[in-house]
Amino acid sequence: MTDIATKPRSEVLPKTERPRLHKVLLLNDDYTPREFVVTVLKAEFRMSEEQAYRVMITAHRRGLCVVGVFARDVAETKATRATEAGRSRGYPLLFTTEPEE
Ligand code: TYC
Repeated sequence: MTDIATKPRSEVLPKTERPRLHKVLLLNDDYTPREFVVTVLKAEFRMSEEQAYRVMITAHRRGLCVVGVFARDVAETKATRATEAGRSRGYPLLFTTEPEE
């Protein structure tokens, strides 16, 4: 018979926090046409016309609106692409990100 010494393993697993999700916010401005904001929301955030209109009009009335919640890199990529879409047309349209509580 072969003796196999098995060492008891006691592994300390560090508690890993779930990475925080990040919100993408749409900020109002006085210059970007409403219809263009709706177009960007549909293209970058895969929203329907109705969803996109709601988000746009909420930002227009209240100053800002949460567009969606994503993993950090996804939120940052979407916000950058959507902001760039406005910039390429000369609009000051701005999307930002912030971590969820
Ligand atoms: N306020 C803009 C206008 O009246 C429309 C607009 C809405 C712009 C929402 C940005 O995030 C925005 N043309």
